[in-house]
Amino acid sequence: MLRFMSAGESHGESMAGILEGLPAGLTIDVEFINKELARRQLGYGRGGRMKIEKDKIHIISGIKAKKTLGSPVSFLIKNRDFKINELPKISEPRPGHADLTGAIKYGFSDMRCVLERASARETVVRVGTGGICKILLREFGIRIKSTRISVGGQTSLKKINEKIDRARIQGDSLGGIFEVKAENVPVGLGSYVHYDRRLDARLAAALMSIPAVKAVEFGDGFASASKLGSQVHDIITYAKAKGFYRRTNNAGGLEGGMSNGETIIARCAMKPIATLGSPLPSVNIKTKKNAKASVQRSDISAVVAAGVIGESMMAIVIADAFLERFGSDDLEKIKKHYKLQ
Ligand code: EPS
Repeated sequence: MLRFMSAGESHGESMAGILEGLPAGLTIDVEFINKELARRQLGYGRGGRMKIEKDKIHIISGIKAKKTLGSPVSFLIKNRDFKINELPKISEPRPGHADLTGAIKYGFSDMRCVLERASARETVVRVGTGGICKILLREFGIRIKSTRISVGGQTSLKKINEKIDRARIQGDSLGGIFEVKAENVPVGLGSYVHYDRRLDARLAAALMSIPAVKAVEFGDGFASASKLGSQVHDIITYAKAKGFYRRTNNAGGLEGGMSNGETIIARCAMKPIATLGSPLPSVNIKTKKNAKASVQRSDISAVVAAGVIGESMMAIVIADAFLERFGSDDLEKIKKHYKLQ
C-alpha cells in the first residue's frame, strides 16, 4: 500500500511530504520532479507568489545513491516567502473559502490560522509526491498528461487570456475545466469485488481533494445519462497484435471499477478562486458587523496548475493500484510479475 502525507503552512518555513510504500530499487530523477514542480507554477492568471517561489525538492530520506531503499521517502520544499509570524490577522472571511468554517471548527479568532494550511500552496507536496509516482509508472510505460479545456466557459487561448485580463481589472476570479489522461494503464487495476478498491472511486476522491474542484467525471460522465446504452457502451474487439480492445472509449478507461486497458480520462470542474480583488460582502467574525471579505494575494485563475496537480493525484492513485496488483518489495520482482500478466 502506498500512503502519503503532506505538512506545512503556506508561509511557514517549508512544505514537507512523506511517501511510504515504494519498492526498493527505483532510481529517483530529482530533475524530473523539479520540472514537475515548475509546471505547477505556470499558467496565465497566476498571482504574485509564483514570481517569488522557485520550488525545488530536497529529499531527506528513503534514498541511497539515487535509488529507493523501500523505506519512507521524505522531502522538503522550501517556502521562500517564509513570514508566517509577521503576517496580519484576518477577521473577515471570504465566501467560498475555508476561512469561516475552519475558524469555527478549530476555535480561531484569527483566520490566518486557517488560511495558512487551507492554501493551495499545499499542492506543491502533492506534485512532489506525484512526480515520484510518475517515475515508478514510467518504468512500465504509463504516462499521465493534462490539458486545460476551458476557463470561464472560454476554450480558445486568446479568449481565455482576455477573460482573465478582464477579471483581473474587475477584481474578480475564474474557474474552469481540466482533463487528466493516463495512457498505457494495464488491465485490471482496481476492483469490482471491493467497493473501497474501485479505481474510479479512488480517482474521484483524489481529484475531488484538489482545492476548488467541485465536480469530477470519467469518459462521457454526465453526458452518458441522457444517451441510449447502445450509444454509450464501448464495443469489444480483438486483434492478435493488441489483444482485446474497445472501438470507442466513452467509459474513460474504467469499467466495473477497474482499468480496462483504454486511456483513463477524467475531467474536473474547478470553481473560481475564492479571493476576489473586489471583495464580496461578509461579516467581521469578532464584531459580527457587516464588512467586506478580506483580500489576500491570490491567483485570478489556476486551471493549468490544477491540471498538473490532477496528474499528480492520478499518478499517486494509479501507482497505489499498480503496486496492489503487481507489487513486491523490490522493483525487479515487480517487473517480473508485470511481464507475466
Ligand atoms: C499558491 C500559493 C498561495 C496563492 C495561491 C496558490 O500563495 P499566497 O497566498 O502567498 O499568494 O498564491 O493559493 C490560493 C489561490 C489560495 O486560495 O490559497 C500556490 O503555491 O499554488
